[in-house]
Amino acid sequence: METNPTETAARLDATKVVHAVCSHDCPDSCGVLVTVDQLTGRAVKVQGDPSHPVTRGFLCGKVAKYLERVYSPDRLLYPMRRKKGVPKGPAGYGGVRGREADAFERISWDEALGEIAARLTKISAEFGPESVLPYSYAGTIGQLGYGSMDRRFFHRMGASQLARTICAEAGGVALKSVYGVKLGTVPQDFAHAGLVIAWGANIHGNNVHLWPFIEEARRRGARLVVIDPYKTRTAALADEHLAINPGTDAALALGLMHVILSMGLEDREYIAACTTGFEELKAHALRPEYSPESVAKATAIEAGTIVRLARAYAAAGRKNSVGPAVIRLNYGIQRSENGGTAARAVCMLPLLTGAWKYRGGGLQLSTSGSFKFNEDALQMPELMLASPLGRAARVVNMSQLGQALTSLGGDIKDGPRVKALFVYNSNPAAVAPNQNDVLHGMLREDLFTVVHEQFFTDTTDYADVLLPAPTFLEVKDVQGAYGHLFVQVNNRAIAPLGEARSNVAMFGELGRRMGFGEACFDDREDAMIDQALDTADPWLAGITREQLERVGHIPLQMPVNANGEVLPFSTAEWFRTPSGRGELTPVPVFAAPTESRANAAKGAYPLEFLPRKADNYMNSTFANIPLHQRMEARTAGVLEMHATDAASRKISTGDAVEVFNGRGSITLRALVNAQVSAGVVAARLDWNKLSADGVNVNALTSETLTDIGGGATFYSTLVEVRKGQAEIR
Ligand SMILES: Nc1nc2c(c(=O)[nH]1)N[C@H]1C(S)=C(S)[C@@H](COP(=O)(O)OP(=O)(O)OC[C@H]3O[C@@H](n4cnc5c(=O)[nH]c(N)nc54)[C@H](O)[C@@H]3O)O[C@H]1N2
Ligand SMILES: Nc1nc2c(c(=O)[nH]1)N[C@H]1C(S)=C(S)[C@@H](COP(=O)(O)OP(=O)(O)OC[C@H]3O[C@@H](n4cnc5c(=O)[nH]c(N)nc54)[C@H](O)[C@@H]3O)O[C@H]1N2
Ligand code: SF4
Ligand SMILES: [Mo]
Repeated sequence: METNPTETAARLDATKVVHAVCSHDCPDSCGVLVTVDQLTGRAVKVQGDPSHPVTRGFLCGKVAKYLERVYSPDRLLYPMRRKKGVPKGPAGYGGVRGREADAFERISWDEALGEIAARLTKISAEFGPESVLPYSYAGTIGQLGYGSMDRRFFHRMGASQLARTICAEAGGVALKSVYGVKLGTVPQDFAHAGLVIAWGANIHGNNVHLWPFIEEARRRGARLVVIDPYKTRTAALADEHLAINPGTDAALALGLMHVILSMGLEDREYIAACTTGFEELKAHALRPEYSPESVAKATAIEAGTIVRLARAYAAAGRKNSVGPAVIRLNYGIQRSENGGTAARAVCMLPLLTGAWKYRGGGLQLSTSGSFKFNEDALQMPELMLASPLGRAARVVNMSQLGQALTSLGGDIKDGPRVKALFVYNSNPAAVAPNQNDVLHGMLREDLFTVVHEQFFTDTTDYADVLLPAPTFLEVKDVQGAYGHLFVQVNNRAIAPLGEARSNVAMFGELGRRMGFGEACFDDREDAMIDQALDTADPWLAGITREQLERVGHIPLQMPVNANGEVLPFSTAEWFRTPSGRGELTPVPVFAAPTESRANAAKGAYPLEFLPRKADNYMNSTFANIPLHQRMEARTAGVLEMHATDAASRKISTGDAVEVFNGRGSITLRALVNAQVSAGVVAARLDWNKLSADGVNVNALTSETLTDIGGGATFYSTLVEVRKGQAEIR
């Protein structure tokens, strides 16, 4: 068919392109260009911003087809209330996907807010405001959506505070204990590295915008070494994969130090200028338990390999090398009982070799500390003093939600039993550890549960009242990043679908309904972006909303050296520790997790379990989208295991298997392959209601906390596997 040129031009004119930011919990925080048809108001295309130096014009497989999610027929579009007499849990609608709405009746926002305000007021009066527990994490990492009006609301009420530990607390506290700030190597500078170590980091799956820089370095001769107990797609693409025993990274880091220090390969000048505690660390690392032979036993990495890696690591950056050494450490390493110590030990390595001095050297765990938005202005913790409590409320650890919901106040110290749960930005029924206790708690009929969501998730199955939330295309926000150094504005591309309301608007209105008189509950997005940017921090100085609206992304104004390079920790000025230097004490001491094979002899569960993230989902997000399910089909409902463990249990690929421990049991289908070593089994996170027995991998994980920071220990989980009785679908 011929096209009419005038018509085409008119259609082009009818579209506009809006700068948005992907708000998913990902280090890359991509600049996204959304093409909107102005006649229909619909988004017709999303693409990576080509002018963003890290996004570089492409999006990951999850978000490249984002409109499938935004316009999914399964979106939750209206406020709803559980029908009278319908029990909580998937049983309420028969557990059939797509029928969730049957358990609820549609109500107006007015009714929903009225009911929530009345119930929270009553519960607060009867049991004390701390009986109300907010539960949120990183559904959006926009500054406003993640933590602003919601905090004002709960602070003013006197609700329990939530310690948001489920993801990054152990590693974050560890990084800060050594450097004083969450900051690291500039991602674009990875292109200049000569040796890249991906340590507990599935870069290709979870942080794909770092990949092109690593490829650039490799074209110049750099090597990529991956340290991961699972053969991720990053490991498959690497020059070398070291399949370390889970939870033994502190031993490996100390083993590398042992080699470096015993051979005198450290950078003494840098150590003298920029660190404190060196002699103590040296004496510790040189102990016989950190010799390559001892470390080989703990980690399952050969002594010769440890020596070779240590020498290559120390030599990188020196004369005649391809380039410096950089470690992409990720949070995989710290989801383990001693994960805080492990992260600290790894973080110390570049302080010994001075890798920070070179462009492309150093370490990156997170860059989030570079963005000092004015969080106090957004969250107003002082409102707790105006609450009926008149003091700071107790803190409940989100990684122990099961305990918080099932205990009678016992383990949640100093305060009442949880009587109301307000969930937003999170899907705890699927992502929180020790799931059987979590679900048991959420089933309580005396627990009033509100869920603000985009979809009918596993958590909405337990809600009394449901509120519709927008996607990032439908709200305005301002965002930093934890994997790059650009501030961005997320402009609203399309009107909220259905009756969705942003976190800011919803909590602001609810605050008014609760009778909170403070003017701050009337603030909305633009005013709050201004508040976020109103900071004395020199790196953000002068950056305004108007400027961001015009250009989309602006680099932080970081100090540069004589060559115009940003080299964090290359000199002592960069450290923000109490000593003003890189702190090498207290020395990290390796101990195997109690839930690990090293200690398994005492128990009935001999296998180490990796309850992994999916490459094409974002934790539990996207798990319900057919397109994404197709991309993840290979591991759907699958337990990956090594031939040795399969043979000794008479299990073959395709067999139904029961994976169990003292906390729970799940049914999966065996896939015997080489992704894991003998003694380790792996399965990925999925929605409970898409799993064979209505629970997922977190039925097996524990509420044990990390050694530092009180984080979750998903990757310290022992299980046993046996051939299942029944065939699964
Ligand atoms: N595609 C995709 N991208 C994501 C996410 C997702 O779910 N999917 N999640 C996002 C989130 S929430 C986060 S926090 C970030 C960060 O995510 P990462 O920290 O990179 O996340 P994980 O995949 O948990 O862990 C990385 C790797 O650590 C490995 N690992 C497990 N135990 C150990 C151990 O004891 N030692 C070592 N050396 N490695 C170990 C795992 O096998 C895994 O391959 O990624 C974000 N990006
Ligand atoms: N077994 C196992 N468990 C894990 C992990 C693992 O690797 N293995 N990883 C852990 C880690 S690192 C993390 S960070 C946590 C993540 O846990 P969560 O932060 O709960 O992450 P998601 O599963 O992505 O769920 C986020 C939810 O927020 C909703 N949402 C998105 N935007 C908005 C919004 O603007 N408003 C509202 N109200 N809702 C919104 C989404 O629809 C989605 O359902 O999971 C942890 N759990
Ligand atoms: S999930 Fe990460 S990689 Fe994908 S578009 Fe969002 S920020 Fe970029
Ligand atoms: Mo996370």
